[in-house]
Amino acid sequence: MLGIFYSDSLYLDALTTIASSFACKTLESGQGVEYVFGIVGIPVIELAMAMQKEGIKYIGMRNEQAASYAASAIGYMTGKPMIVIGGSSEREQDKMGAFQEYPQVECSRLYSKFSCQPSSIARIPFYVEKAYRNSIYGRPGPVYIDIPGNMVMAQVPEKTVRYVPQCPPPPRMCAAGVDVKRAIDLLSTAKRAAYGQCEAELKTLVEGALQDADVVLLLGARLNWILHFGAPPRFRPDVKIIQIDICPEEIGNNVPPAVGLVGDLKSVLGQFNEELSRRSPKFVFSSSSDWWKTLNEKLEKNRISVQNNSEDKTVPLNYYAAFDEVNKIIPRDAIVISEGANTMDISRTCIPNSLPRHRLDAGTFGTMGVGVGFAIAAAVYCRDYAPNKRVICIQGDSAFGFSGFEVETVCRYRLPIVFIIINNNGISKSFGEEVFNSLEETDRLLSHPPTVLSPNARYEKVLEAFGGNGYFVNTPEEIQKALKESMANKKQASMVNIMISTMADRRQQAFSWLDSVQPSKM
Ligand SMILES: Cc1ncc(C[n+]2csc(CCOP(=O)(O)OP(=O)(O)O)c2C)c(N)n1
Ligand SMILES: [Mg+2]
Repeated sequence: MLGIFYSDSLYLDALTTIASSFACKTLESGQGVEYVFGIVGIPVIELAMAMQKEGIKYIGMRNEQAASYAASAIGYMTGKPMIVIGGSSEREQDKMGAFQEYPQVECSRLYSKFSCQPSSIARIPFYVEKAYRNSIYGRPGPVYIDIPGNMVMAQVPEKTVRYVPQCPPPPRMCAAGVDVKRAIDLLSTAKRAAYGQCEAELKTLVEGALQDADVVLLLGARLNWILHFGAPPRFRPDVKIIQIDICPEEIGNNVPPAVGLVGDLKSVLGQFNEELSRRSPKFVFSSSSDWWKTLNEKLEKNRISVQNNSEDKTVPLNYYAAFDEVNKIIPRDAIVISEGANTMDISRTCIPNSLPRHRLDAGTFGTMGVGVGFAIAAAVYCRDYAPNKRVICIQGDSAFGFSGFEVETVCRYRLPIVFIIINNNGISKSFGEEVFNSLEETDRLLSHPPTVLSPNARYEKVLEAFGGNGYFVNTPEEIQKALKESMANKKQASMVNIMISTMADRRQQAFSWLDSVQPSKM
């Protein structure tokens, strides 16, 4: 039965029905899904083929984990939902120990906004639309649709399939007018204003400002660990927070806001601008204020300290010096992906990016392994929407290992990603080859330092195995040459594996990572 398609005939199977309710042949019958990242096996190979037949672009990944990282990234860039489709055992064999019997729907519920198993093939379009809508309405999040084995095999008369019209974009939510006025009143009184946004790169920009700010405008950012829960000493104890979020439950999390506004950021900021334009005299935050002066001084101090590190070109290089070389080459409009511990943290501040949605990294969860999947999604996006834009994927040597084999996917689809491995022989702190060799006579399972990976590992050879270009480099000159050649190659991926010092570290921070906040003192 598998491999036979009935889409032009009077009968439909579940896989064809899913594909057509995902696609956008007509607004009446499909949700407009553009990309599917997946991995297939018997009996769902036909699902990928049915998707392609419907005009949906299919990217065959090497495992589901990386596929879902890629799907989440392309959703982030295109504003589309993330729908996960999985298979489960035949309903008829339920509780008998069927092949892959597991409560998929139940266990996905914890990790998704909506999780379902369609009640019949005919109703699949209903579930697909509902999943799509749940994913993008309110705070966006992933959804799960489960297809049991018996449905994959069965067919139903086409005329019984009930298609559902395409889900419209979410209705825009506005905040209450009275709260907009209160927020603008408060902003006008601020002597030391700061704002935090959901995009991580802007966070670093305002980091210095947050500590002494009397009023903070929080645009969709959460007061979670990244923002030290909004608590002292990172924030003033009397800080007044104007919080805007699309999710009502987020308002007041950890710090009661002076003004809480629920709504879509675009709409609420539109309301802010309207209210501001009505006021006279015009509200201007003076750039000659003492506050600006203090901030500029802090910025300058920071800049000099980074510059000193960057200019120290002793080989093996430190992180800052390596990134300084990278900065000389990568275009300002590149999409930068980064993951690792020091590699990610330092690249966030040293590799600037000025355009929104041009930096993808391990984010709030700090999940290692997202990098190659994110890079694949970004490269696919550039291929279709910004052909001249380049994707640069900066990874620690440990981070690369998590989904490293996805470089086969990269090469197979000829995605010209430039990978940069910041190789310090391990996880954050490591040792050189001497230490590795000195363990020769010992039981490595007992003696091998847990953070240390193989010294001088030739990760670039993994890419070369599939047709990409690899470079193993140590010096600034070698980095320059390798990066120039990599950027010039627009047909295939490259990897520049930069050996840095195993002793290299992050600069001293005023507030260290996960500075512990005592809930009882908040
Ligand atoms: C899925 C997952 N597993 C483990 C970790 C723990 N972890 C945090 S950073 C990191 C790797 C850091 O090493 P590397 O990528 O080489 O960057 P470096 O700090 O050495 O520059 C690991 C394993 C994690 N964050 N996520
Ligand atoms: Mg490392």
